[in-house]
Amino acid sequence: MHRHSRPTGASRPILARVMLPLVVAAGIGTVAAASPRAEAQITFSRTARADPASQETIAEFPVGESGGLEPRKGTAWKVHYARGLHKGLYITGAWYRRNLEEDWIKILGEVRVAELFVPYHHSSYIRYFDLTGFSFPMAQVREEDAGATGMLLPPFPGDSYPTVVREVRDRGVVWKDYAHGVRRGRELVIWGALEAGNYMYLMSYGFHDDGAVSLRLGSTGQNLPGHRGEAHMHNTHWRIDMDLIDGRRNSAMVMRHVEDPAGPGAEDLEEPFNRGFEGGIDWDPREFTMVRIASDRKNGRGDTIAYDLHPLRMGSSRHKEEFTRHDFWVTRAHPERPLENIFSNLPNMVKDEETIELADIVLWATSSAHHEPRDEDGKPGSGPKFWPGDDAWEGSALVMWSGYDLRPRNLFDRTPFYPYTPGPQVAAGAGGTPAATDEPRRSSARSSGPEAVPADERPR
Ligand SMILES: [Cu+2]
Repeated sequence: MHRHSRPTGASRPILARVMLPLVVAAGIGTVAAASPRAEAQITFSRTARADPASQETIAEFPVGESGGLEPRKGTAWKVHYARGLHKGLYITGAWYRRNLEEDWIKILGEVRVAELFVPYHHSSYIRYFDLTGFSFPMAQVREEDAGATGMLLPPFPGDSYPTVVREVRDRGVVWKDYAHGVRRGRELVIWGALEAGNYMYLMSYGFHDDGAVSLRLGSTGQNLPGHRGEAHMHNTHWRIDMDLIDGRRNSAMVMRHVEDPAGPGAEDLEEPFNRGFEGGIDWDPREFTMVRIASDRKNGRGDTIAYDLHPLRMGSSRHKEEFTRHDFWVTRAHPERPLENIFSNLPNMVKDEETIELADIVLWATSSAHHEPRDEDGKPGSGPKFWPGDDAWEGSALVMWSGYDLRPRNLFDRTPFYPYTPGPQVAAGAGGTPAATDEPRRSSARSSGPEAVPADERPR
């Protein structure tokens, strides 16, 4: 298909990123008014420069769309998303329904990329802080971005063009067995692209029908002018503020798998993250390190509702910068602090070692893609020359993804979307709190107890 996008690459010289000072909200300020009349006419510039308000999108995943005998109706996600200066596309809240007949359960608070740190490591040693060091805009998206499974979400208020694609994708088989056939899964994906000079960063947030969330950052575009062949690291530094049911009472845990090579057994340990205090830890491939955010609620079987962070990993990058010395960090949320969102400030943030148990906590995690330039990235001497010495580069590096999955643990009482044999119906007015379990339509002798997810859990 012919691309109707605006000229890129060959027909437009793409400027390399130029290092700029940190420009967060500089320039915002008040103007001294000469008279009451003048004062009335002054429009405070904060209004014009503020990021647009969050927008909402909802996706339902009805059970019936893949057949089966399931008495429940299906699941749904409600997602609030926004775009912001030094944030790109990010999530400002996400709620999940385990059953279309249930109320929303809060899962995510603010989840976003906090930094895109790209150090070059062969000759130039250039180090780009692509999110906080520049004021890069979101790219326009068009029908060809959305493809067959997608649509363009409306432009944010004040924007003249759309920047976010919404897709509902098939994600393959999620279970298959002898008794009940097969179930294919689907996911709501919203994504946009940050125009980072010669590069383009795809920011993608996936919300699976089974309650999982996938965070992805894709790097594509033109290799750095003057350093086309220099290897570098694309470090995506995520800030994940989970608000699991009651976000003021979440705890961070670490799962470690410890093998004993001398024997057939192994230990699986669940421990408080960093002994229960703010700090950073490392991913150990031999221990299958998994960070868990646990709520203070239990499901209908009495098991703690939690989310596990699963890495999608090429490796663990380490650089001279101190904030790259650990793979995972956990802090207390401090929205009142000015440097609260600066990933490179993490080593300072954790110094007071606040407790991270039964608190409003933030999980920080780095996902890295090592970019060893290859011929598939593009070709010199192919496009037009715009200045003497221009290498006439043409082409685009194929996207490299990194990221994480957040997978629920005990959010359901049983396999989602599985056509369990229907049980006896709950008599009307029988009392109890049936939504404590995700089986609202059947009677249950189980005690839901005060810790179970209440039926009236609502978005905050
Ligand atoms: Cu690259």
